[in-house]
Amino acid sequence: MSVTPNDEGFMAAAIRLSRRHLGRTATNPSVGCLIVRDGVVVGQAVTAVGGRPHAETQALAEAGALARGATAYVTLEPCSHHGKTPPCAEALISYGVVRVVISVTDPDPRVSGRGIAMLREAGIEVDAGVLEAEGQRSLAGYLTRQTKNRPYVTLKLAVSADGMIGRQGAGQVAITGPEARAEVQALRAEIDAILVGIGTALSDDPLLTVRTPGLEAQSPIRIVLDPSLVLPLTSKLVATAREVPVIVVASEEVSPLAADAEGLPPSVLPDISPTRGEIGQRRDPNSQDDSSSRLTADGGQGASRQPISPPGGEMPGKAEGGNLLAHAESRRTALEAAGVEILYCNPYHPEILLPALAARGISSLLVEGGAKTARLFLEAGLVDRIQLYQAPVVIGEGGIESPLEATDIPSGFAHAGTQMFGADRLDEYERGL
Ligand code: AOF
Ligand code: ZN
Repeated sequence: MSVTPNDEGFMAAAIRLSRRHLGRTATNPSVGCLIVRDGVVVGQAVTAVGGRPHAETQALAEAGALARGATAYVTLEPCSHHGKTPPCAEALISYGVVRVVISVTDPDPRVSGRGIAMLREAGIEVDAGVLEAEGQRSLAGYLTRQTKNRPYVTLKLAVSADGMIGRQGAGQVAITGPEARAEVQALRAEIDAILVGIGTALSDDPLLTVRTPGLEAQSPIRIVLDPSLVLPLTSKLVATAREVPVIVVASEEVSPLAADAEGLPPSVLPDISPTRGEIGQRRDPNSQDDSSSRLTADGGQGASRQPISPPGGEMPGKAEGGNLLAHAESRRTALEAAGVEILYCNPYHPEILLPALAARGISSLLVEGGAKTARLFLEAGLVDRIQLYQAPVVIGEGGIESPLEATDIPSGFAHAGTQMFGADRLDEYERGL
């Protein structure tokens, strides 16, 4: 039997169903499965939160005896391995399904074609590759982690009419309206982790959680690129680290293993005095932000107003390097005591960092700020999808220029669609998986 428009309709429904648990099935993909008998859905399921049971066994259980003679629509090739659960291919066979329609074949080396082979050997008719592009999009995180050993990376930018993403020293500046913000919250709920640079963490003091009622439990892991461990204990991120995990990515040069190092290269000290550990707070005095949110690395709020650079712009020698290490060690202890995980890994090389995140089970990553961090990932060629919000707001004087506008999307990205959210326009660009 060849693939019919009806097949595509049922597969589209299975893909929609699979999206329900995106970001909530850990390292397992969120798969959708429909059992259809005489054109009627008699069982349907999505991979359970946490990754198990798999979709097929739940859908089959719902269909029960009605599965005999039915067709199964599955967004990913049914598994053939005895993992934490028995093979779904075996379950489909024993329930008496006569046809299996699949969108995407499974790159997991334990499965990879064997699921299809098992079904065919049992006399089941199999059609694969149905709505494959949509299926791949719904499984993008899983497929990227399996085949590229890194998470699928989405870069989100909100750009004003004059091409800015914020205002220097002004903390968080509203660029998009409430409809677009709700959409970003929905995106956060679907991804495994969200990443910002230390500049954004200090100037905006963001929470990076999902606040949409009903979705609060789906906040992603929050990651901060913080080479010298200056994220304040009073930041919202650290204060909530026990409720929603925070990973701070620090340079290996300040790791405990570097204790024997012969001093440190200047590059790890972009903005702090290693001896005092304070961060510069050049905030606009007219900023609407509450001044109590001024953050300093020692955990005090606005406690210190000392200059930020070593006097005369000197870089640390051996002695200062030692102080820096001692300081980094005390920061590590304090952050860990607050529930933050420290990952020592080069924060400026996404090609090193991303596999380290994949090894922790992170399959999808949202890069949310700021301009430097966005550039870092774009220049490394490690962005898979760009979400560009363009808002009618004008920032004007003191604006921080966007690293990207609609007119200079890097080559290799295809325009995937446009949607309006209130007065804001979202353009999506994607690269092939
Ligand atoms: C399916 N249906 O709903 C999902 C599948 O650790 P385990 O034993 O749960 O196996 C994980 C693998 O199972 C995963 O890498 C992928 O190949 C497959 N996921 N398979 O038949 C499902 N989530
Ligand atoms: Zn399975």
